[in-house]
Amino acid sequence: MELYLDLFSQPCRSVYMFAKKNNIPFEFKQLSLLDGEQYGEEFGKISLIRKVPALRDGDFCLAESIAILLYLAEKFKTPDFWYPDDLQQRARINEYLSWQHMAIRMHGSKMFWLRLLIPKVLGVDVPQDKLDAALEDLNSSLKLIEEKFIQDRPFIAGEHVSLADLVAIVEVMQPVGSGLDVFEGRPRLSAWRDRVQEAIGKELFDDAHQAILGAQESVKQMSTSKIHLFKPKIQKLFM
Ligand SMILES: N[C@@H](CCC(=O)N[C@@H](CS)C(=O)NCC(=O)O)C(=O)O
Repeated sequence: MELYLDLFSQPCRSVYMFAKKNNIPFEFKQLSLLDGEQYGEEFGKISLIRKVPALRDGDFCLAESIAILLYLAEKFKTPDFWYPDDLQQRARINEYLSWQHMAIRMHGSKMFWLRLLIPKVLGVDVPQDKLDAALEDLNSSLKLIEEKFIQDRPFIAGEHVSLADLVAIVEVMQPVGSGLDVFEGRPRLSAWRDRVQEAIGKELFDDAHQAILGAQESVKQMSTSKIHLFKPKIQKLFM
């Protein structure tokens, strides 16, 4: 089984940590987003969506991180706590997985683009009012993670780490990669991060997050010959 991943990407990190933590055998197929490899002919055969993560298991190809996580959980019969049979615990996880795409994922990614990638690609600093508005959106998602999804529980589904925490932590870490410390002044979020890190194992957590935490340096060194690949997308999304 092959997993196409770039650990700069949040959903790739959740899939990577899940596979590693559960000793699922896979071949790591590195796909460099900053080099535009998602647009290449070979990857088009794996996923027409042209986004990572993507999975190939024999003739079977699958895109979308949540679908991939569930496929791995079911195929490899991972421990129940990741995606419990219990109706309400599972519903709690599904609730988070359904919410996150258009909330923390969108706002955390936007922060990363505005603070790091746009200045590099377009050669301009993003106006302060845009940054402030994006920060406000991000803060409202982080508040919901604390007050609705974590509350006073150790993990999103209750007593044990689950797919919801894995999918959440990678998104919460994305703005951190752009130099924004989202944990400052948020003791509940920080304590939850520590529990998730401990449940995953610090070594694996650090391994998965090494690239994103070094992103400020990598983006500085990003090849300018590839920059044209990102301009249309950036202009469409943010300008
Ligand atoms: N909903 C998808 C999102 C995947 C996604 O947006 N991947 C990004 C990296 S985080 C990507 O590959 N982007 C490449 C591009 O848009 O060109 C999932 O959860 O897998």
